[in-house]
Amino acid sequence: MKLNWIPLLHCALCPSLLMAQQVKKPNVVVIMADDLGYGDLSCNGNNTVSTPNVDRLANSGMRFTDAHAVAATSTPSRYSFLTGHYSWRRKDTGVAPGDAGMIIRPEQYTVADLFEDNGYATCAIGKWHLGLGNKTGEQNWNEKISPNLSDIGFGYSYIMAATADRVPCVYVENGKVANYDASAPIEVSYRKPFPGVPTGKDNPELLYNLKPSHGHDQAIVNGISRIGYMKGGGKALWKDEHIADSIVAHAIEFIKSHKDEPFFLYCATNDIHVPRFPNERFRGKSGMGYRGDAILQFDWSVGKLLDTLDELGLTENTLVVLTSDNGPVVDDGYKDRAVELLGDHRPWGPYRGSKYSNFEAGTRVPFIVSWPGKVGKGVSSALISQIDFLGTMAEMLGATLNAEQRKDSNGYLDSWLGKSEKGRDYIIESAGALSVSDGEWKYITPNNKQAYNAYTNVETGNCPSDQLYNLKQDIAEKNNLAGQYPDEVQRLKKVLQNEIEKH
Ligand code: NG6
Ligand code: CA
Repeated sequence: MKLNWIPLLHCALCPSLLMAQQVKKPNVVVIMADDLGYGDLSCNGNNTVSTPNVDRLANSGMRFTDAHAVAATSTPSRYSFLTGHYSWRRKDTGVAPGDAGMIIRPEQYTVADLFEDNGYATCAIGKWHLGLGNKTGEQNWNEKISPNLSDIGFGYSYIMAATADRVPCVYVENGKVANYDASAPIEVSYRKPFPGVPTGKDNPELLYNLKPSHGHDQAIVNGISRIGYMKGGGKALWKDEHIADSIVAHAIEFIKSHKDEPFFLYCATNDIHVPRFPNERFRGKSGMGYRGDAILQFDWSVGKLLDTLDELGLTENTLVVLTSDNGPVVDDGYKDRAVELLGDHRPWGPYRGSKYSNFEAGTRVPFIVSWPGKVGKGVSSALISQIDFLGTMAEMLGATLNAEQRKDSNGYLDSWLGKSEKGRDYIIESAGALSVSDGEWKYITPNNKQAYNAYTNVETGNCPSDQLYNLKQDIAEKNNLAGQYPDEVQRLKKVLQNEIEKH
């Protein structure tokens, strides 16, 4: 029998009742946006695009101003979020191709395992980008793929294997291609094209929906060329303009069918990653082109999930975490006019850099926690890292993690619930390099990688010498103070070194 109750952990007014009281286990919904910038939400202070549903969530809970993803791209960021382990401890957590083998192996503990072990119904819906099957390139997409998400704690899954810009362009439900079309067997290759199958490079005339600005010139699906080659798929192939609807419909279905038991929903939207090709309901509505329209579509998705919780009477006892896997990028490889139509909108907010960057905008992401029964309301500047999702959920559940499971992930329930303004002592972020910040001082390790990417117009923050910024006085990271404050550099280097050596 599933236990639906957990001890009440915090009872400031009645400490004597601490052990006696119990609360119904909250449902936990994670809304993981893709490439959504801190400045892309109106609740974070922009007046260029309106996100009323996200703002509604923010108004019902805590909105954080100093919360960070572990990495400035998706695969390493999500790996860390779901496992509580720093992705930079492993060499194989870079941006994964769509035919990557499963990066989180069945023996590794995940937050889904935590919830499953504690009596929750669990599911992952939407963008995955952490591999499937045993070995890269060896999946048979026409059969059930194993291992899959059910081996790492997700009772139900309906996912895109990687990203919308990577083949295979099909949904995978519990390890099997959804809506499988036996008349069009699927083949995938990241090495060579399939003879006779058009590509974006050779057949640009077939790109009736979106053309690439850089890369993305291989398989063509739905009039959009992608990364990787693919054959077949037939009626299982997705239509980009329906992806948000499909993700939302499956998430709602999951919520409805588990409304009477505690559930954990990891809902990873495709928005606002490229190719941005939102539903026609949203096209032209932001005045900023498809990037802005995809933000509106994301906001709509959030609204549908919140409405469902409301309708089912679940809002009060559902903890919702809304965040993004990394910072924003404007041109990420398609001619969607995002640069041209950006106007005064600043996706990165007041921060320097963007997705892919060691500067703040790479990993300082939107972060909202709502649980009307328990979370305070307001704004918090506590230093938060997504690495602590596992530890914090374990703390909430009163579950004990072993030393390996909690190596990097700690419980910060009071901070996440807005009861304490004190967050972490420091955070570690990874992009081209590793950075460490205590919220005031930030140190970026030196490296020889490129400082600027002209395709994406990204300042990467890579630099051959030490960088030290004072974020309290210089939020835009303009003044490198490493030469002036060698003691701070040494202090932060030591913090980082200790973390790296931790085993
Ligand atoms: C890059 C892609 C970019 C995006 C990114 C991963 C090219 C030219 N660019 O390599 O479009 O897919 O990988 O983004 O191919 S992430 O948010 O999933 O990490
Ligand atoms: Ca991303």
